[in-house]
Amino acid sequence: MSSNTANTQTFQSRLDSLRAKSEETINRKNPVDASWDNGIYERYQYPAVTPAHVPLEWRYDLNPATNPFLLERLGINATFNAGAIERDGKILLCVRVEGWDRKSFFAMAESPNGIEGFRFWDKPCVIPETSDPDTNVYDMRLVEHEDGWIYGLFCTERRDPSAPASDQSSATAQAGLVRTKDFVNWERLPDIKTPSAQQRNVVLHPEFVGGKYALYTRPQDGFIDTGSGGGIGWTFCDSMEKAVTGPEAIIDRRAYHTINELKNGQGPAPIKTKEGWLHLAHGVRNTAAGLRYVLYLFLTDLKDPAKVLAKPSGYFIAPEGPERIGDVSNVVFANGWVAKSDGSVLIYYASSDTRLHVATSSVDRLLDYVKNTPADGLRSAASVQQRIALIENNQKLK
Ligand code: BGC
Ligand code: BMA
Repeated sequence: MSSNTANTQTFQSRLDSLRAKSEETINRKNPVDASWDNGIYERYQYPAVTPAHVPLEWRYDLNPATNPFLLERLGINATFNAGAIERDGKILLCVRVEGWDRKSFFAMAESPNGIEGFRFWDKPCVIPETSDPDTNVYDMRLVEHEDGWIYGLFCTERRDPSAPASDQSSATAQAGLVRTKDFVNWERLPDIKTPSAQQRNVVLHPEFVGGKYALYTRPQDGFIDTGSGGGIGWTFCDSMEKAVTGPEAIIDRRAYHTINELKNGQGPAPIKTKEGWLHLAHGVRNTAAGLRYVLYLFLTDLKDPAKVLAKPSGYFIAPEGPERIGDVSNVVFANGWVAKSDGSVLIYYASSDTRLHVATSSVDRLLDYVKNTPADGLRSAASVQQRIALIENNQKLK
């Protein structure tokens, strides 16, 4: 066969093999990773969603007449940072899918058990634009609010209009907003207005607080630099149809020489438990090798979700093994988790901005972890004292 002529047989056999591989990836069982055992949560052997889970129809032109070589036309670079929700006993994810062109978009994927078998719906989500079109959208938080709507809060990024032509990377990040009932029709609402110049990681609290909508924010002066933005913010607004918030109070402050000294942000909406609101967040520090993103937990008061009751020191999930490597290495990030009625919790975390994983735990275990892990002593000497107290208690058991 000449190198530029279609060969129907080759086309068909390659397509058959691509289809077989795709089905194999989607149907692959995902056992617990037995090499991991800290008791707090389980890790799994395989990522839950990878670019190989994305349907062939989204990537290849499958017509031998127009694509005789069966080339991948619109490749997928990454599947990560997913919002998550339970519906009719199934787990739905709103995945951040990124093409070879670096643009992210959202796509729903569904699994019967939330661990394996994630299959994308027919087409990606169509998110209407506002009068100021988004250049890139990412990191959707799906929140089922007690007002009856499911909201999607995401980051909308546009080039900084004040940047000179020589600067093609300065951007502004704001909180985009949609709502839906079926995850197919997405109603775009105006971007959320806060007092801050930049926003990422804006999350809606699932219940009204004092009759108002309550939001977690992450005030920032610059696109990367938080500047005076001290941590995870908390603010209110009267309406989500035209969301304009009041001032932001910092409820979880960044601190020197901790896992979140550079920046932090609320992950998904918190889980309501008997003992308080359980929060999953990310913390970032700078290193000689670039930013390191880890996940941490904290607990806030049921009546006043802005009041932190307990916050363990250090990280809850950090990148391990192959998770450390990817497009943006040394990163774990989470914007979705699901608390099931049986008390189990599915935690969706992405590694290195490349693929999505699941970890599992239970509300009881996470509460035990949050309440009984000592808080950060903020000094080496204090950390030593915590460890000695642990050792001495253990010695008494002998
Ligand atoms: C990327 C995000 C990243 C942000 C800050 C954006 O352009 O799409 O993944 O969080 O920059 O680095
Ligand atoms: C952030 C996030 C994520 C990303 C992370 C690491 O600022 O908003 O999208 O996972 O950076 O690149």
